[in-house]
Amino acid sequence: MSGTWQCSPAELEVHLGFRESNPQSKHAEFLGPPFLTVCCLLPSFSRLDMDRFLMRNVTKGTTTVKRKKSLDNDDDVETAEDTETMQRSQKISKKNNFDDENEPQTERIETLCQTFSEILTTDLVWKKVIKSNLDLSHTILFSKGIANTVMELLEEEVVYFTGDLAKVQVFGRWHNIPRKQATYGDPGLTYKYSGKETPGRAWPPVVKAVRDLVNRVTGYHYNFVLINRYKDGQDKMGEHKDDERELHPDTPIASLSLGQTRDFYFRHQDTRPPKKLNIDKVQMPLHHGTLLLMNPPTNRYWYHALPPRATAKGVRVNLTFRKVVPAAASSSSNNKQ
Ligand SMILES: O=C(O)CCC(=O)C(=O)O
Repeated sequence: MSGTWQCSPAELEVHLGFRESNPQSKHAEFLGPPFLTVCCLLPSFSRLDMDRFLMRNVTKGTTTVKRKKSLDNDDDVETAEDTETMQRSQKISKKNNFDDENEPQTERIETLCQTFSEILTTDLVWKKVIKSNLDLSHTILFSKGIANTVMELLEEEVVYFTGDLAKVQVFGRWHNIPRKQATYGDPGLTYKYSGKETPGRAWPPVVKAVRDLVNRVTGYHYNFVLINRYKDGQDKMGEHKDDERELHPDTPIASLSLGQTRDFYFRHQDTRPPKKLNIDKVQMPLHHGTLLLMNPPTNRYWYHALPPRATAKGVRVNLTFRKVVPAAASSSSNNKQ
């Protein structure tokens, strides 16, 4: 069955969460067509093979700009963007000493929380997309005005990774990840994806406020977020599944999009060799203020990606809220096969 329809939150709950994730399923972060081709040729790569294949020796680091290899040659370069990120990080860290009273900031967050409290779960219109183990629900969570404010605050508060956590190693060469990333989470939590362990840093007020709202409207309890920032249409996300073992199997990934509308697509794993099944891709534009739930078992069977778009000129910020299970997290890092 395929198609979209509207349903109430109560009906929606019936669709949410009761399936297991597959620890053996494949996971990859692709940087472009050559790597996609490699994956198509090697469909039986295990997740660990793929992790090894794509990323090695990535260590923790958040705000230190280190010597960086350029994509095009082996010269060490420190990009203007790095310097800008570093300066912004320092400024933000100073400004957002979250233990201190920062009156204007506090007031803005209070106003935002008040605005959020007026968003009623019963007012949200959810649409569904269902197809061959794909199960998506999406709604417009924010009006344009609220989405603008949230985006503005995120641009001020989020501190994106630099250094090793902003890079990926492919065939022995370091590449900048083609977007900016940041993670936040409950104390002590880490999340390992694409071969990297990322820290759950303390929630900045605006991210926490958004998380609390997402928890309320979905009925789930998210404890971790991955934030991706795409400066324009050149920035992208390669095909991958979010099927890490440390993710709670019954909790959908909740993806909030802000800023530039970008196309997002899903591709069934069996459209790849050797099966090459004829299952259509599912593509949807993700607009400013859209909340998308990737319900189980979507991430067991379907890859998703955000391809580059030459015509997309604006910044896009996406927050994927996740539920990380701490015990499974420690066993998964020990038991990788
Ligand atoms: O930016 C997006 O919408 C994609 C995010 C995503 O695929 C992820 O965080 O796993």
